[in-house]
Amino acid sequence: MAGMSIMFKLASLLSLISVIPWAAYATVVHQKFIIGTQKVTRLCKEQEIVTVNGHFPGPTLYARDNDNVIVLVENNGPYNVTIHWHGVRQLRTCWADGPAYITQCPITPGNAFTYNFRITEQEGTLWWHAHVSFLRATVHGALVIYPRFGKPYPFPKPAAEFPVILGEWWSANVEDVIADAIQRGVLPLESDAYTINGQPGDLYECSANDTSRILVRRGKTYLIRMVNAAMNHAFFVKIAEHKLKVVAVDALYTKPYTTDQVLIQPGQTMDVLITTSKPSGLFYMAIRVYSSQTRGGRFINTTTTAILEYTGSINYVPLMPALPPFDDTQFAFKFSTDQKSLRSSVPQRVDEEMVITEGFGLLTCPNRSCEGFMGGRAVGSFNNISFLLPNIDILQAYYHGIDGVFTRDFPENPPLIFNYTQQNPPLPMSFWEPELGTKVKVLKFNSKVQIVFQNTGILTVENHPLHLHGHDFYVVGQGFGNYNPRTHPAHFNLKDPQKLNTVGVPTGGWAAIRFTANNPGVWLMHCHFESHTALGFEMVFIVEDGAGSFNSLPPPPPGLPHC
Ligand SMILES: *[C@@H]1O[C@H](CO)[C@@H](O)[C@H](O)[C@H]1NC(C)=O
Ligand SMILES: *[C@@H]1O[C@H](CO)[C@@H](O)[C@H](O)[C@H]1NC(C)=O
Ligand SMILES: *[C@@H]1O[C@H](CO)[C@@H](O)[C@H](O)[C@H]1NC(C)=O
Ligand SMILES: *[C@@H]1O[C@H](CO)[C@@H](O)[C@H](O)[C@H]1NC(C)=O
Ligand SMILES: *[C@@H]1O[C@H](CO)[C@@H](O)[C@H](O)[C@H]1NC(C)=O
Ligand SMILES: *[C@@H]1O[C@H](CO)[C@@H](O)[C@H](O)[C@H]1NC(C)=O
Ligand SMILES: [Cu+2]
Repeated sequence: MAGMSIMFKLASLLSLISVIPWAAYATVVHQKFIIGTQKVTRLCKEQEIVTVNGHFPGPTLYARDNDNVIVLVENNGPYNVTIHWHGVRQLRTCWADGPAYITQCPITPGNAFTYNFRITEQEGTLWWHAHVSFLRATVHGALVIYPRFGKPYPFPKPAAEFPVILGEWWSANVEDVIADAIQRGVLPLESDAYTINGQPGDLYECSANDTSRILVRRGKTYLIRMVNAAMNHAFFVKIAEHKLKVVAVDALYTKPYTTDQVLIQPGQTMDVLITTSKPSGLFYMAIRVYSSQTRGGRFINTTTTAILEYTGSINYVPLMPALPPFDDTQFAFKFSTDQKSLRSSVPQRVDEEMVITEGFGLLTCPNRSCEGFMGGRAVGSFNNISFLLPNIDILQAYYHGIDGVFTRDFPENPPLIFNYTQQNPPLPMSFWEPELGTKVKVLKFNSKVQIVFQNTGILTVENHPLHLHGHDFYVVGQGFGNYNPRTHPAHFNLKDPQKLNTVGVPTGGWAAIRFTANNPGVWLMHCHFESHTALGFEMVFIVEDGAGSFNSLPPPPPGLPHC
């Protein structure tokens, strides 16, 4: 509780500072993260988890656009740790991005590392999370970015704001869960509950007393800073009898969009306004999984709740909203294609065009000794390459010219063209086994890149939330079936498409993105279902240096961990 109140003090201190003119120049945010373990009780069971400063979810970081953020991470826990600042552009600070064995070696137990970066032209909500193994299940928190001093929001200033962090809870050690899955060649066990701000809520056993409550007064507008920190699931989110107005996604302003419910992919963040238009009462905020898998999706079919409580509404029974069915792909597609950028400058031409397929495959095991489908081992791949994590990070290898860590031959197109998403008849078994490798795609500095992410129907047909590090991108088109390079580009939105850092590629379909590769360094692109990441759904871009030191990657910061 002590750390919690420090957090609030920090927040109120920050808002106090903001009324002092000189604070416009006070642009350094210092924070200390102490990684440790903590015993907490959920679902009637005590469980030891890894936490930051003793909290689950971890502390909220508050900053303004243009601030320098310096976070000392001290690893007092039992596992290797890194922290990723999800969605932060990290312009020329690739070394602080955080994915283990991509931009740094892990911080081993007993050691520390200081992340130092600047927020550059970003406003809204982002988040931070562990980026190694399965630790982000409990090692995560919100990163709130206010506009620069004196600059208003592009909407009326809300009366107050609150974070809503969606997560997943295992009544087991998550590191054991993933180790067991990898050893057996199967997907990890499903979680036991979904959570809102760390609590499963009223509808789960032994959870009612701790249900998250959000206290509001009537006739106000509030800003909900929503983060989907869940490991393996996208969620529908709804509040009984209240409209939700989406104003930003992934810390990028969108045209205000009013809806009964939102869909939030794992990795995404969403700023949502609600107006408390009721006289009084209690209203559930409820979340349920969106599962798009046509061949028996795996998820726990439960509803997680928090309570929106109007002040003075003691003797009310909370009202429950009617949630959409778990497989409501029609809503998912409409919601994601309806969103538009508030301001945009989409690359109108492209220098580099890629098509990247993503899907599951199966490796054969000697004597069918694995426990995956047909005795094989489930793996994920991009363009038929299943990513192998190296033993030292790619960024150090690239910067110091160390050979043998990665190869530069990630294919620009899939090796085979077929009816990618076909389910009946099933795709031939000869397609199932991908190659393994640590392959990167090198991009010229400032090149305009178009990538079409194309889902496949090998083994499963499902939505994959793809996340690119170091760059935001415009989603210029989406559709079902095969992307058609002759007909689809004519329908791309090059005027006001949504800009994101994580896109949910439609189940059995494709999504086309565009961005300018203007951030030198090594950038991971991966599926933000952690169970998929762990099975090889990853690839890496290297953006070369541009002309002059301002367009080049600086040397590594002091104290960077070594392998
Ligand atoms: C919940 O709170 C009630 C009333 O304070 C108490 O009687 C009950 O034991 C609590 N339940 C749990 C599971 O802690
Ligand atoms: C999930 O639960 C809902 C309501 O509780 C029910 O209508 C639905 O059929 C269930 N779906 C599955 C796949 O079990
Ligand atoms: C596979 O099975 C055969 C016959 O049962 C056995 O001789 C062989 O040693 C096994 N190979 C492996 C790698 O387990
Ligand atoms: C895809 O399927 C359609 C009809 O089912 C067929 O006409 C077409 O040839 C197939 N394309 C490929 C590349 O296999
Ligand atoms: C992937 O590559 C393997 C090995 O080269 C090949 O056998 C398989 O057909 C390929 N699958 C796809 C979908 O490209
Ligand atoms: C932790 O990281 C170090 C340095 O990269 C590595 O040597 C060690 O094997 C890692 N430990 C585990 C359990 O992965
Ligand atoms: Cu995926």
